[in-house]
Amino acid sequence: MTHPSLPIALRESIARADHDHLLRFWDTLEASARDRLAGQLAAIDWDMLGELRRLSRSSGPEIVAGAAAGLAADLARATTPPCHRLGGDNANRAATAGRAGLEAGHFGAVLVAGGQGSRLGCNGPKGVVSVGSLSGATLFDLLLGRLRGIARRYGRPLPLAIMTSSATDADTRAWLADHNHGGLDPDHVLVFRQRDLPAVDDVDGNLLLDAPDHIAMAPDGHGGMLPALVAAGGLEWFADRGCRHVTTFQVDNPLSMPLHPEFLGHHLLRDAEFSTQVVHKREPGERVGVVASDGQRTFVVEYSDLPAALAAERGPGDRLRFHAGSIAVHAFALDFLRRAAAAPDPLPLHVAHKAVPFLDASGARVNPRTPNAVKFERFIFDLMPLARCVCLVEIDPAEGFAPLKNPPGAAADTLAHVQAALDAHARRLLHRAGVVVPAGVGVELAPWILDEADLAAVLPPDSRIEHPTVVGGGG
Ligand code: UD2
Repeated sequence: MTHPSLPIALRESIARADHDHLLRFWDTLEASARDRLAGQLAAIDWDMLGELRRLSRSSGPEIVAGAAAGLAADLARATTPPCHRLGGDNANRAATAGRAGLEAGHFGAVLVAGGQGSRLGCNGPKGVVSVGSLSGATLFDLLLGRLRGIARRYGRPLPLAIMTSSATDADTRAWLADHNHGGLDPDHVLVFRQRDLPAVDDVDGNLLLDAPDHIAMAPDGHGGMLPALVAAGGLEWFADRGCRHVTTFQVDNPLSMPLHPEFLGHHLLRDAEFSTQVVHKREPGERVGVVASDGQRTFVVEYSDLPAALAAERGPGDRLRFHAGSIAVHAFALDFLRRAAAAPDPLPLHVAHKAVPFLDASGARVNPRTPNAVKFERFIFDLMPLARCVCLVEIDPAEGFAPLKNPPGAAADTLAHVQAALDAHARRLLHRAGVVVPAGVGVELAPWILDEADLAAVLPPDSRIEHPTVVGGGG
C-alpha cells in the first residue's frame, strides 16, 4: 500500500510501529476524510506508544500511589493525615484570612468540565444537565451562579477557567454564549481544551480505528488540566488578573464550595501549596479517592485502586483507617502549579479498561459489551506528593458534596439524590434565617445566595413560603 499524500516521516513512523492497519481504508476515503485521519496520525506521539502498550498490560496500585514523585509509597504503612474541620479549630481566623484573600482578588477557579456524563446516558457536556427541581437550572447555572454570588459579595470579578474536552468544547462555548457567560464578566472567563490520548486494544496494545477516518481517542483525564492550562497561557491569565491561588472543582457537584472562605483561609494560614476538601468516608464502598500519607508525602489513592482489604480496615472508634474521602475540590498556589508544570512528566498515566467501539478488518463497526481496550488518564491529585505542604479540610457532605454520577434507580448519586440534597440544603439555610417553609412546599435557592446574609436581602425575617418558590430567582 502506498500513501503518497502522507508525509514520508509519518509513513515511516506508522510502519515502524507496525500500525499499517490504521490506513486500511485510506484508498476509499474522500479528500476531507483523508485530511482528518492524516491530522490525527500526525498528532499521535509514536514514541509514546510503547509506553502506552506497556501500561496497558500492567495496571495496579503500585503505579498510582505517589507515582508523581517517583515515590514507592507504601500503602501498608500509610495512614490518614490530620485534617482541619470547617467550623472546627481556628475557624474564625481561617474565615477572616480567606475573606481577606477574596477581597484582595487573590483567588481564581478552574472548573473541570471535560466529562460527558456517559454514565447518565448523556452525550453532551454534563454541565448542561438540568438539576433544579423547580427552576430546571443546569449544573452550569448552579456552579457559575454561585461564583457570581462570590464576585458580588467581594465586589470584584472572579476569574474562572473552564476546562473542556473534544467531546464538550463546542457545546460548552455555545452554552456560555447563549447564557451571558452565566452572568460572569466575560473578560474573566477563559475556556481551554484538554488533550485527547489514544485508546489501545487490550490484547495487542495497538491503536484502534472507530471509523474509517478516525482513531479511537479519549480525553486525557482531569490531570490534563495542567498541560492544557499552561498551553493556553492560563497561569499568566490568572496572574494578570491578580490571582495567587486557584481552586479546582468538578462539574458534577452542584453543592461544591471551592471558594469557601474558611477553606481558603486554612490554605493561606498553612502556607499550603495544595489544599483539598475531604469528607469523612464511612463505608468502604463510597466512590471517593482517599487521602493518605506514608509519613513523608501525602497522596490520593483512587477508590478503584485501593485494595478491598485496606479500604475496609477500621481503626480506633470504628473509623475506616483511610477515612479522608477526596471530593476533588482543591486549592493550589499558582507558584506550585508553575513549578509542577516545569517538572519532568509530573503526572503519571492511569489505565482504565473500557468497552471501546472499533472497526474490524472488514470495516464493520463492533460495539463490545465488555472491556476490549485501555484508555489513559492523568489525575490532578497526583500533584499532591510534589507539594511542600498539603492541607486537608474536612467538610460536611450535606453542605458541599452532592455529585451527580448515576442514572435513575442507582443506590447513590442520582438526580433524585442531588435534588434531595439541594432541597435539604435550601431548607436548612432558610430555617437558620427564620423563614418558614411548610413540608411539601417546594423551594429552591437561586445559586448566588451563599448564606443568611444574602437571604436577608431578598426575604424579610419571619417570612413564610406558601407556594413553590425559587428564592432570589431573579439573580
Ligand atoms: C472523581 C474522583 C474521586 C472522587 C469523585 C467525587 C478522580 C480520578 N476520581 O471520581 O476520587 O473525588 O470524583 O465526585 O478524580 N473530567 C474532565 N476530563 C476528563 C475526565 C474527567 O474534565 O478527562 C472531569 C469530569 O467532567 C468531572 C470530573 O472530572 O467533572 C470527575 O470525573 P469522573 O466522573 O470521571 O470521576 P469519578 O466520579 O470517577
